Amino acid sequence: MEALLKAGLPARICAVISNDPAAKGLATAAAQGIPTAVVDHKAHATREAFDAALAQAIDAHRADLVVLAGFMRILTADFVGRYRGRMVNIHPSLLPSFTGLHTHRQALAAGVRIHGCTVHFVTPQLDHGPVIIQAAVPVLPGDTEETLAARVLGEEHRIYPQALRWLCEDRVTMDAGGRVIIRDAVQASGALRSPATDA
Ligand code: NHR
Repeated sequence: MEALLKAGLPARICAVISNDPAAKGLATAAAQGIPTAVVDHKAHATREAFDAALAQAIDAHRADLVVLAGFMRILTADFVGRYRGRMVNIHPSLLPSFTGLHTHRQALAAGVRIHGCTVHFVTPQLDHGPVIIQAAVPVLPGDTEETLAARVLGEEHRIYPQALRWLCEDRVTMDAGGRVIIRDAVQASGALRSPATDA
Protein backbone atom coordinates (compact mmCIF):
# COMPACT_ATOMS: atom_id res chain seq x y z
CA MET A 1 0.00 0.00 0.00
CA GLU A 2 2.84 2.39 0.80
CA ALA A 3 4.46 1.58 -2.53
CA LEU A 4 1.21 2.49 -4.28
CA LEU A 5 0.97 5.81 -2.45
CA LYS A 6 4.55 6.59 -3.50
CA ALA A 7 4.03 5.55 -7.11
CA GLY A 8 2.57 8.87 -8.22
CA LEU A 9 -0.35 7.22 -9.98
CA PRO A 10 -2.71 9.33 -12.07
CA ALA A 11 -5.42 8.77 -9.46
CA ARG A 12 -6.68 10.24 -6.25
CA ILE A 13 -6.52 7.74 -3.39
CA CYS A 14 -10.00 8.49 -2.07
CA ALA A 15 -9.73 6.29 1.02
CA VAL A 16 -7.76 3.55 2.73
CA ILE A 17 -10.10 1.06 4.38
CA SER A 18 -9.14 -1.91 6.56
CA ASN A 19 -10.94 -4.59 8.49
CA ASP A 20 -8.14 -4.43 11.07
CA PRO A 21 -8.14 -1.36 13.32
CA ALA A 22 -4.41 -1.97 14.00
CA ALA A 23 -3.37 -2.10 10.33
CA LYS A 24 -0.26 0.00 9.80
CA GLY A 25 -1.59 1.24 6.48
CA LEU A 26 -4.31 3.22 8.24
CA ALA A 27 -1.77 5.29 10.17
CA THR A 28 0.37 5.72 7.06
CA ALA A 29 -2.61 6.98 5.09
CA ALA A 30 -3.84 9.27 7.86
CA ALA A 31 -0.36 10.81 8.16
CA GLN A 32 -0.64 11.75 4.47
CA GLY A 33 -4.09 13.26 4.87
CA ILE A 34 -5.84 10.38 3.14
CA PRO A 35 -9.27 9.54 4.57
CA THR A 36 -9.38 6.21 6.40
CA ALA A 37 -12.11 3.90 7.60
CA VAL A 38 -12.26 0.68 9.59
CA VAL A 39 -14.89 -1.95 8.95
CA ASP A 40 -14.10 -4.58 11.56
CA HIS A 41 -15.25 -8.03 10.46
CA LYS A 42 -15.42 -9.05 14.12
CA ALA A 43 -18.26 -6.58 14.61
CA HIS A 44 -20.37 -8.33 11.97
CA ALA A 45 -22.16 -11.65 12.49
CA THR A 46 -21.96 -12.84 8.89
CA ARG A 47 -19.77 -12.35 5.84
CA GLU A 48 -22.78 -10.81 4.10
CA ALA A 49 -23.19 -8.18 6.83
CA PHE A 50 -19.48 -7.39 6.81
CA ASP A 51 -19.42 -7.05 3.03
CA ALA A 52 -22.49 -4.79 3.06
CA ALA A 53 -20.81 -2.47 5.54
CA LEU A 54 -17.59 -2.56 3.53
CA ALA A 55 -19.43 -1.66 0.31
CA GLN A 56 -21.12 1.23 2.11
CA ALA A 57 -17.75 2.55 3.28
CA ILE A 58 -16.25 2.24 -0.21
CA ASP A 59 -19.23 3.80 -1.96
CA ALA A 60 -19.30 6.72 0.48
CA HIS A 61 -15.99 7.72 -1.12
CA ARG A 62 -17.25 7.15 -4.68
CA ALA A 63 -14.29 4.92 -5.53
CA ASP A 64 -13.82 4.00 -9.18
CA LEU A 65 -11.31 1.27 -8.34
CA VAL A 66 -11.03 -1.07 -5.37
CA VAL A 67 -7.43 -2.13 -4.79
CA LEU A 68 -6.83 -5.00 -2.37
CA ALA A 69 -3.43 -4.90 -0.69
CA GLY A 70 -2.90 -7.47 2.02
CA PHE A 71 -6.66 -7.79 2.39
CA MET A 72 -7.30 -11.15 4.04
CA ARG A 73 -11.08 -11.64 4.15
CA ILE A 74 -12.75 -13.77 1.50
CA LEU A 75 -15.40 -11.63 -0.21
CA THR A 76 -18.93 -12.77 -1.09
CA ALA A 77 -20.04 -13.12 -4.70
CA ASP A 78 -22.48 -10.23 -4.25
CA PHE A 79 -19.72 -7.91 -3.13
CA VAL A 80 -17.41 -9.02 -5.93
CA GLY A 81 -20.18 -8.51 -8.50
CA ARG A 82 -20.75 -4.95 -7.38
CA TYR A 83 -17.16 -4.07 -8.36
CA ARG A 84 -16.82 -6.33 -11.39
CA GLY A 85 -13.92 -5.18 -13.55
CA ARG A 86 -13.08 -2.48 -11.00
CA MET A 87 -11.49 -4.55 -8.21
CA VAL A 88 -7.99 -5.98 -8.33
CA ASN A 89 -5.70 -7.94 -6.02
CA ILE A 90 -2.03 -8.83 -5.91
CA HIS A 91 -1.36 -12.42 -4.97
CA PRO A 92 2.12 -13.63 -4.00
CA SER A 93 2.42 -16.54 -6.42
CA LEU A 94 2.39 -17.22 -10.13
CA LEU A 95 -1.30 -18.07 -10.36
CA PRO A 96 -2.88 -20.52 -10.96
CA SER A 97 -0.20 -22.14 -8.79
CA PHE A 98 -0.41 -21.76 -5.02
CA THR A 99 -3.75 -20.16 -4.27
CA GLY A 100 -4.75 -19.30 -0.73
CA LEU A 101 -2.40 -18.72 2.16
CA HIS A 102 1.33 -19.38 2.82
CA THR A 103 2.22 -19.23 -0.86
CA HIS A 104 6.00 -19.07 -0.32
CA ARG A 105 5.84 -22.13 1.92
CA GLN A 106 3.79 -23.86 -0.79
CA ALA A 107 6.34 -22.93 -3.47
CA LEU A 108 9.28 -24.22 -1.40
CA ALA A 109 7.44 -27.46 -0.61
CA ALA A 110 6.63 -27.98 -4.29
CA GLY A 111 10.28 -27.46 -5.25
CA VAL A 112 9.61 -25.01 -8.07
CA ARG A 113 12.58 -23.05 -9.48
CA ILE A 114 10.52 -20.03 -10.49
CA HIS A 115 8.01 -18.23 -8.26
CA GLY A 116 6.48 -14.79 -8.35
CA CYS A 117 3.40 -12.65 -8.05
CA THR A 118 0.22 -11.91 -9.96
CA VAL A 119 -2.11 -8.94 -10.27
CA HIS A 120 -5.60 -10.14 -11.18
CA PHE A 121 -9.16 -8.94 -11.33
CA VAL A 122 -11.11 -10.22 -8.34
CA THR A 123 -13.84 -12.72 -9.20
CA PRO A 124 -16.02 -14.77 -6.85
CA GLN A 125 -13.72 -17.81 -6.96
CA LEU A 126 -10.79 -17.08 -4.66
CA ASP A 127 -7.51 -16.34 -6.47
CA HIS A 128 -8.99 -17.39 -9.83
CA GLY A 129 -9.67 -14.02 -11.44
CA PRO A 130 -8.13 -13.25 -14.82
CA VAL A 131 -4.48 -12.23 -14.80
CA ILE A 132 -3.37 -8.69 -15.65
CA ILE A 133 0.39 -8.91 -15.05
CA GLN A 134 2.83 -11.31 -13.44
CA ALA A 135 6.48 -11.15 -12.39
CA ALA A 136 8.77 -14.14 -11.89
CA VAL A 137 11.69 -14.53 -9.51
CA PRO A 138 14.11 -17.43 -9.11
CA VAL A 139 13.87 -19.75 -6.14
CA LEU A 140 17.47 -19.95 -4.93
CA PRO A 141 19.29 -22.67 -2.99
CA GLY A 142 18.98 -21.93 0.71
CA ASP A 143 15.87 -19.80 0.33
CA THR A 144 13.56 -19.62 3.32
CA GLU A 145 9.97 -18.40 3.29
CA GLU A 146 11.32 -15.04 4.43
CA THR A 147 14.03 -14.61 1.78
CA LEU A 148 11.70 -15.77 -0.96
CA ALA A 149 8.89 -13.50 0.27
CA ALA A 150 11.26 -10.51 0.23
CA ARG A 151 12.33 -11.25 -3.36
CA VAL A 152 8.71 -11.56 -4.47
CA LEU A 153 7.72 -8.39 -2.58
CA GLY A 154 10.27 -6.39 -4.57
CA GLU A 155 8.44 -7.44 -7.73
CA GLU A 156 5.03 -6.77 -6.19
CA HIS A 157 6.16 -3.19 -5.72
CA ARG A 158 6.92 -2.98 -9.46
CA ILE A 159 3.94 -4.71 -11.04
CA TYR A 160 1.09 -3.39 -8.89
CA PRO A 161 1.79 0.28 -9.70
CA GLN A 162 2.13 -0.69 -13.37
CA ALA A 163 -1.21 -2.52 -13.41
CA LEU A 164 -2.95 0.37 -11.64
CA ARG A 165 -1.46 2.88 -14.05
CA TRP A 166 -2.90 0.86 -16.94
CA LEU A 167 -6.27 0.71 -15.18
CA CYS A 168 -6.25 4.46 -14.56
CA GLU A 169 -5.46 5.03 -18.24
CA ASP A 170 -8.27 2.66 -19.29
CA ARG A 171 -5.64 0.52 -21.03
CA VAL A 172 -6.71 -2.64 -19.20
CA THR A 173 -10.25 -3.90 -19.01
CA MET A 174 -12.06 -7.15 -18.31
CA ASP A 175 -14.43 -8.04 -21.13
CA ALA A 176 -17.90 -9.59 -20.80
CA GLY A 177 -16.36 -13.07 -21.03
CA GLY A 178 -14.00 -12.37 -18.15
CA ARG A 179 -10.93 -12.00 -20.36
CA VAL A 180 -8.35 -9.29 -19.80
CA ILE A 181 -7.64 -6.86 -22.64
CA ILE A 182 -4.44 -4.80 -22.40
CA ARG A 183 -3.69 -2.22 -25.04
CA ASP A 184 -0.21 -1.14 -26.12
CA ALA A 185 1.78 -3.03 -23.48
CA VAL A 186 5.44 -3.80 -24.17
CA GLN A 187 5.79 -7.53 -24.86
CA ALA A 188 8.79 -9.29 -23.31
CA SER A 189 9.86 -12.20 -25.49
CA GLY A 190 12.97 -13.49 -23.71
CA ALA A 191 12.67 -16.71 -21.68
CA LEU A 192 13.06 -16.51 -17.90
CA ARG A 193 15.22 -19.40 -16.66
CA SER A 194 16.21 -20.51 -13.17
CA PRO A 195 18.80 -21.98 -12.84
CA ALA A 196 20.26 -20.32 -15.90
CA THR A 197 21.31 -22.76 -18.64
CA ASP A 198 25.04 -23.44 -19.12
CA ALA A 199 26.80 -20.96 -21.35
N1 NHR B 1 -12.47 -12.72 -2.42
C1 NHR B 1 -12.88 -13.27 -3.57
N2 NHR B 1 -14.20 -13.54 -3.69
N3 NHR B 1 -12.06 -13.58 -4.59
C2 NHR B 1 -10.74 -13.35 -4.47
O1 NHR B 1 -9.96 -13.63 -5.49
C3 NHR B 1 -10.22 -12.77 -3.27
C4 NHR B 1 -11.14 -12.47 -2.25
C5 NHR B 1 -10.69 -11.93 -1.04
C6 NHR B 1 -9.34 -11.71 -0.83
C7 NHR B 1 -6.94 -11.93 -1.55
C8 NHR B 1 -6.34 -13.38 -1.39
C9 NHR B 1 -4.82 -13.31 -1.47
O2 NHR B 1 -4.30 -12.76 -2.45
C10 NHR B 1 -8.42 -12.05 -1.83
C11 NHR B 1 -8.85 -12.55 -3.06
C12 NHR B 1 -7.75 -14.23 2.04
C13 NHR B 1 -7.79 -15.60 2.01
C14 NHR B 1 -8.34 -16.39 3.18
O3 NHR B 1 -8.26 -17.60 3.20
C15 NHR B 1 -7.33 -16.24 0.86
C16 NHR B 1 -6.84 -15.51 -0.22
C17 NHR B 1 -6.83 -14.12 -0.18
C18 NHR B 1 -7.27 -13.49 0.96
N4 NHR B 1 -8.97 -15.69 4.18
C19 NHR B 1 -9.54 -16.29 5.39
C20 NHR B 1 -11.07 -16.04 5.46
O4 NHR B 1 -11.73 -16.90 6.08
C21 NHR B 1 -8.95 -15.67 6.63
C22 NHR B 1 -7.48 -15.89 6.70
C23 NHR B 1 -6.76 -15.00 7.75
O5 NHR B 1 -7.40 -14.11 8.34
O6 NHR B 1 -5.55 -15.21 7.93
O7 NHR B 1 -11.58 -15.02 4.97
O8 NHR B 1 -4.10 -13.84 -0.62
